Amino acid sequence: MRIAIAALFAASLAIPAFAQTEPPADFDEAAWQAEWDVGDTDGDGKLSRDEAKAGNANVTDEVFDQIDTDDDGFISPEEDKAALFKHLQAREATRTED
Ligand SMILES: [Ca+2]
Ligand SMILES: [Ca+2]
Repeated sequence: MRIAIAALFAASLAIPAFAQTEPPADFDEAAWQAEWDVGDTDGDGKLSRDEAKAGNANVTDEVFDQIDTDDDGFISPEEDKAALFKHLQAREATRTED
């Protein structure tokens, strides 16, 4: 349930063992920016709830609220990346527990 909007392209990323809050080694800023620009349809530099939902069918109100950590009603680039990295770390943690 913690699928972030940016997880659309996460499947292609190789995941380092300990990402912490740093971007994964193979994190592609340009690719992320391209996805972001597609989602931010009004170009105001943040994703509204409607933009986030339109950009990713996995984004429910619950998911949006999890990503919008400062509860301002918008997903900032920082919040989006934080959610993505958290998602990648969670996936890596699951893998290493095997
Ligand atoms: Ca926007
Ligand atoms: Ca926010």
